[in-house]
Amino acid sequence: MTYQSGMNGLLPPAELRARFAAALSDMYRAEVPQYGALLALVKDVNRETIAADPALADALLASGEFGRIDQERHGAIRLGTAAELAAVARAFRLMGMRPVSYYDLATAGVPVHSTAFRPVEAEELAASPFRVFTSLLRLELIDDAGLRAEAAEILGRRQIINEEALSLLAEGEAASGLDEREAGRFVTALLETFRWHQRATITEECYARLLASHRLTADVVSFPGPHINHLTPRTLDIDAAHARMAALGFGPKDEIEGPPARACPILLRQTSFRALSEKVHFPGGASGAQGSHTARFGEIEQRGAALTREGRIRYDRWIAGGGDLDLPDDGEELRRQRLAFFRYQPSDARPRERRGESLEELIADGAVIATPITYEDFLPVSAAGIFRSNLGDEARGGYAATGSRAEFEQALGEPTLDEFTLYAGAQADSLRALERAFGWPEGSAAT
Ligand code: OOG
Ligand code: NI
Repeated sequence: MTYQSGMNGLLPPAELRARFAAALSDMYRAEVPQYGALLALVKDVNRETIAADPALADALLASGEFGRIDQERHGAIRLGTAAELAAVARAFRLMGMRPVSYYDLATAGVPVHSTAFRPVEAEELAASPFRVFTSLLRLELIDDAGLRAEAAEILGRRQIINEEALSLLAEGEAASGLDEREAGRFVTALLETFRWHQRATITEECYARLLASHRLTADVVSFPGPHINHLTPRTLDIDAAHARMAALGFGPKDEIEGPPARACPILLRQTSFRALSEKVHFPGGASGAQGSHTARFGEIEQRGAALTREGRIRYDRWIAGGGDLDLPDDGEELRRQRLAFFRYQPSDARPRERRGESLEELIADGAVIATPITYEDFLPVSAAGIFRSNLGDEARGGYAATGSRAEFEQALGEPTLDEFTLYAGAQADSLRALERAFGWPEGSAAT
């Protein structure tokens, strides 16, 4: 990727983000060889899909996404305390990533609530679409008061961001960015937060008690930091990639999470392979104890159109078991019925000469192209399915407690952004640009 450092010599946030994402990917590939194999598989499938479907290549070019697919990843981490969430939010913010949406996983039996840190502007997403699904453990959902206090005490002792990263973070915040040299040091130092640690910080006996409470609690509390637990490449054909994963012995979960296969993809479809069993050393006694832990896994995703609130209501009704999926499998219908968000762009070389025609006429004429806006977020039901399959398919019901957005945002130190507002804003921005191009009065192209 090429970039212009500003006049002040500071790296743009997108460049810092791209470097961090690349460094994280290299580290995870070294830690989990299956991840490297999965990247190669997805790259092959994407190349073949584009070769077989020139219209898809055109659509990706039109939406500005062609160049981002190969470097596109999302990762996930699980944090233990409010202070950890606030600190991680600061580090992501320096890289131009903001917390979008609140996800309540408690009702699905996972004692966390989450957000996704990601870039929010179209140019930022195009430059480096890296995002991190970030969960915060809800200690209050541990029944046993003794264990709850013990876990809080263990978490209170750890420092997940090292001194070097913290001091560069403070410098970056004060100066609104880092220069080339500082950025290199920051990326290297911050990477340590996400590294896998073979050495647990607690005894095997304590680990066993945490595990009995919930696998996820053991995963968060037992280690010095929030190891990255997966890094997901984006495929253009998840059915093909899933079949190939199975054929190559990755052992993917049986079902693909999210909407069914469609001619016009919507939202997000995902599948994962089960967590690896890894050796762990527990301290205590003369030489400690050896054990194993399963947490890290692999996942792939395919992204489709972002739905409007009405579209999403229909999807949510379907995923909750309410009959057929009442969404037309046709881009133009989704647009006309305002079920998905679109980006409008002039294709006409001399737009101003088309002044007298309406937006719909110009679309019908091909002078304006409407492309679905890609869904950049996550789906709580799918996320719960991914969590469950990688926590060993533990069969359990939901917690009685429901989400607690206010507490999450207090820990975060800011409100989470509303995804619908962001997509509506992207659509509105494209319409404003269209009005300028065609010389229409401001606001006349509102849909
Ligand atoms: C996160 C699981 C959710 C997704 O893509 O929906 C997720 C986790 O296991 O920590 O990554
Ligand atoms: Ni994921």
